[in-house]
Amino acid sequence: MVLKAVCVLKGDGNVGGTVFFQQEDDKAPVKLTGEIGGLAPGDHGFHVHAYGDNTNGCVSAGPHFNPHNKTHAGPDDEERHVGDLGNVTAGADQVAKINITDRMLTLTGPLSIIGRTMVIHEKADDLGKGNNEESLKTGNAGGRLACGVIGIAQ
Ligand SMILES: *[C@@H]1O[C@H](CO)[C@@H](O)[C@H](O)[C@H]1NC(C)=O
Ligand SMILES: *[C@@H]1O[C@H](CO)[C@@H](O)[C@H](O)[C@H]1NC(C)=O
Ligand SMILES: *[C@@H]1O[C@H](CO)[C@@H](O)[C@H](O)[C@H]1NC(C)=O
Ligand SMILES: [Cu+2]
Ligand SMILES: [Zn+2]
Repeated sequence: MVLKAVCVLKGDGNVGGTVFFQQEDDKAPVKLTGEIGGLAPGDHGFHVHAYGDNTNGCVSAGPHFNPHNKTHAGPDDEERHVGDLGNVTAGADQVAKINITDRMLTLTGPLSIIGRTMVIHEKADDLGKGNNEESLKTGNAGGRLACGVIGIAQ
């Protein structure tokens, strides 16, 4: 059965967009598509954070979703947070077009990302290669520009 989810990201400024998730079955990779607008041109860290909590804005979403207690890294690394999706890149039009296929995310089971939060950051994620402590936690991606809870889609 195909699993589908959706996330509408909003923030305090004019950054926002929609991300669609699709997984062909429970063992398949998850495909992410969509667009986020209002971004400064360049790379912006893009992660699944642990909680679907927005009570105090994006900060309530907590740290990167990390059920296996790993260090922060990039999406192609073996040792990474489940939520580590690297960067999305905005063009001169301030829009980042999203087209990611990720083998670690899932939309089903106890480690499902449904009910958790997608966050788009102010700065580039250094993928854990920044040679400092923060790099191994957050990738030094800076503030949270917009976020949204991942929900079940029709
Ligand atoms: C998680 O890993 C760190 C070291 O990377 C360790 O200090 C900590 O105790 C671990 N926590 C759990 C809950 O396993
Ligand atoms: C951001 O992450 C992507 C992978 O998602 C990577 O290709 C890119 O080099 C990273 N950018 C920086 C500045 O590290
Ligand atoms: C998305 O990326 C895949 C390869 O990972 C590529 O085959 C496909 O054409 C891309 N789609 C778009 C709309 O860019
Ligand atoms: Cu993040
Ligand atoms: Zn991380």
